[in-house]
Amino acid sequence: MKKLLVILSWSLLTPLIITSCSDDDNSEPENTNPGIQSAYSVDRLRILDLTPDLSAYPAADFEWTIKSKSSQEDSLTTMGRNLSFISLYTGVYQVSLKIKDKKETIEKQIYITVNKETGTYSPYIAKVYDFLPAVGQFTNVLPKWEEGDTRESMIAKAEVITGSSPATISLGGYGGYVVFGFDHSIINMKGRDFTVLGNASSSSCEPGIILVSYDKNKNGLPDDEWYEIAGSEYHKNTTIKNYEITYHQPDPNKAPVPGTISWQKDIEYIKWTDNQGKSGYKTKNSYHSQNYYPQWISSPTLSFTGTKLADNYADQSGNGTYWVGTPYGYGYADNALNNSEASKIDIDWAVDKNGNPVKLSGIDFVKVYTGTNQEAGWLGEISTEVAGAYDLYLKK
Ligand SMILES: [Ca+2]
Ligand SMILES: [Ca+2]
Ligand SMILES: [Ca+2]
Repeated sequence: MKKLLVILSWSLLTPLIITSCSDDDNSEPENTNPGIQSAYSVDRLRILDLTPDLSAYPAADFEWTIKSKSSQEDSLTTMGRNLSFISLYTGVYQVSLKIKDKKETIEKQIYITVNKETGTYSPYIAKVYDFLPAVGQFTNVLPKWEEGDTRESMIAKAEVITGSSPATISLGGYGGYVVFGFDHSIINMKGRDFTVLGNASSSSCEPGIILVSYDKNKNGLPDDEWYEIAGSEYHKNTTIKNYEITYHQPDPNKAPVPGTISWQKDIEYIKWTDNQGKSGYKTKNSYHSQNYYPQWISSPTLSFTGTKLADNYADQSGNGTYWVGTPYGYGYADNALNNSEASKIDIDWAVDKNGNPVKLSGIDFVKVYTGTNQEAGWLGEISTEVAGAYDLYLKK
């Protein structure tokens, strides 16, 4: 069975990089330089973006064709101006760019050598770039805030989710987030590509929204466009897009004193307001007496925006004693058993901010945030946990 070796994608929105020599207006059309080289080399599982200068062909069609040199068979053909190339395997790939307009068809051959990487890639998270939990019963605990900790030191503490033996961090209530990345690009092959680990069970699902991006500007930082993974709830009318919530730091005169909370008596604690005209309180419960507002944030309010899913917890006892959080279908973090198919993510589910599907050849960064704003009685607020992630192709 022939495997699909290489993934292509393109974007009409990518600004063209003008690197070609200025074209001589009198030159023969077939000599016009589209600003791409005839050969490139890239490491395995690194994205190579080719953005030819096609300004001389404003009305032309472009057809990228990729052939595995060893087999000479097309593995994928796309239309578009730019090419994003990544391969899981080493070897030399022949790529053809056909530029067709009314007058002519020009074909340019490009050879891409895919080299073995230096060292060994890890399938697991390599770095945490950002971490800001919303208010929650595990905020300031997972990871632990200590006097003197700053935004930077708390991000460093969240690095417990890296590597092959990750620990758990809590993102707190709605909107709390973590941003992490890998030491290579996760390739988007046919089917599901990576998984985010949590601590869900079949009756304790605290779904987190997942976003992906790739290092388009090649600066090594997650400052590129984010694409939301459109999970099973994305198109439902119970899902609110562009939701915004603001948490208000608790008034110390009203906040319960640590150690004084009585059993099963929840206390209105941290006020929240949202852009849907609603407001309420995050409660403090008897199990966790620390401050629930991130202690390293001095601002009196903390706001988060994103997609909000409908509440998924319900009391099945009728008397408030048995709260069950049922899973959503697919495409979320902390929403299915680790290692289950339902916890795996297909990069093809990514959409842009307008909800249009995007074709990404691979990703470098992942963002996860808590996707619901619910208090589940004595269980307290629903908060996504993240306990690692890995590339499904590299994990043996
Ligand atoms: Ca895929
Ligand atoms: Ca970047
Ligand atoms: Ca959880």
